[in-house]
Amino acid sequence: MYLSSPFSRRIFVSERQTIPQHLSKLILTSFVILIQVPMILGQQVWPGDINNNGIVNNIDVLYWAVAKDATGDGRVSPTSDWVGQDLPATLWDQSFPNGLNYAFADCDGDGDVDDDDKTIIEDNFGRMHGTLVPDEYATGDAASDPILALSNPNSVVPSGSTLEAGLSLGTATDSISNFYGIAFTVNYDPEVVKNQGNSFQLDILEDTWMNGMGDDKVIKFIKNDRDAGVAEIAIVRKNQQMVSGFGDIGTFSIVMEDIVVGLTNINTTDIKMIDLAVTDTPIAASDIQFSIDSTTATIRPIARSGIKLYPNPVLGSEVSLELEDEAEGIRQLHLFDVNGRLLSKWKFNERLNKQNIDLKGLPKGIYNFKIITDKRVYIRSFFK
Ligand SMILES: [Ca+2]
Ligand SMILES: [Ca+2]
Ligand SMILES: [Ca+2]
Repeated sequence: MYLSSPFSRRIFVSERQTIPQHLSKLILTSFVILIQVPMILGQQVWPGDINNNGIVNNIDVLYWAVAKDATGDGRVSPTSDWVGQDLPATLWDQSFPNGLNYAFADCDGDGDVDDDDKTIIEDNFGRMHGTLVPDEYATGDAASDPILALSNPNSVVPSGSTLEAGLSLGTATDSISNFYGIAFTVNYDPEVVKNQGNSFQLDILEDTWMNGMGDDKVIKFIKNDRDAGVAEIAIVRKNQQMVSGFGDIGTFSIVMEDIVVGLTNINTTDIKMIDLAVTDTPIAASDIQFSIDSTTATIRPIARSGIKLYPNPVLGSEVSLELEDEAEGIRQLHLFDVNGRLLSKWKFNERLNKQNIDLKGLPKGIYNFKIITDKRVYIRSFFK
């Protein structure tokens, strides 16, 4: 009642009017100054975190490429180790459009921006400092923006084989203008891709719209975390010349595990394409889905034994899986139908050597269990 009285309403209105516009502007300005001053005074270079957002990743490679070949004062007693270091007393002549000085791109602190500084991004990749300000990505829409497309000519890939997936950017109808660099992440199932050094590679095609001849080439940066199934990639130009065009840029070669069945997919996320002014162009993501055919698999002989599945045929609703080695534990189970479609997954925190699985409601038929233990992967077929 009090609040709704005409009196209180009048007070409210007059209070709002008593703050003059110039005063509120002044308050706002001082607030901005208060935030910015300590940031500038306290700024330190962390080797590899070129955009100074608190993490070293593939986005820093974009900034490196923009600042490539710039020179200025080196740091005092510089190190590439992961410690914060004072900027040189005299800042460099150039700054990124967001105001960050080019001295941040000199990861090793020797007074120039060259390939050695890119190596430090790789060495310190994933390291963090201070409060993380997440990198920003302009999310594209496949209906209206150019696409970063993965393509796979074979929808069925034999286990143990190498998947060749094409990578292209833009199309004739949605072409790319003013390309300088692109960073993106490729995600895949780590249990499907072989966990070895060369199992995930990207080859950049020669002589394409993006990759010219001689000094006019793009360079790639790839950091692949095989355990997580995440590859962070950057493809950048480094001669301060932008290019325009569309179409193929490279090929991924991805080696499949020897023993896998079912559907899997590979997709791109966190895409950032920039021009020389570090301005984003929204780019749409894509994914490829393919099935892995077990019929051509090279099954390691030892995996034929080592695990029992019983009863087979499954008569009731329960099936037991038991490893012969008591020290081996079951981590995950994946159930596939006869066409390789994934029906169900189980994950076990406790790594036991035996699991009883309830298959109530599963129709009669032929099925495959993929059994992932802490030592290997088994495939077992059964009837129900
Ligand atoms: Ca960064
Ligand atoms: Ca340097
Ligand atoms: Ca140098």
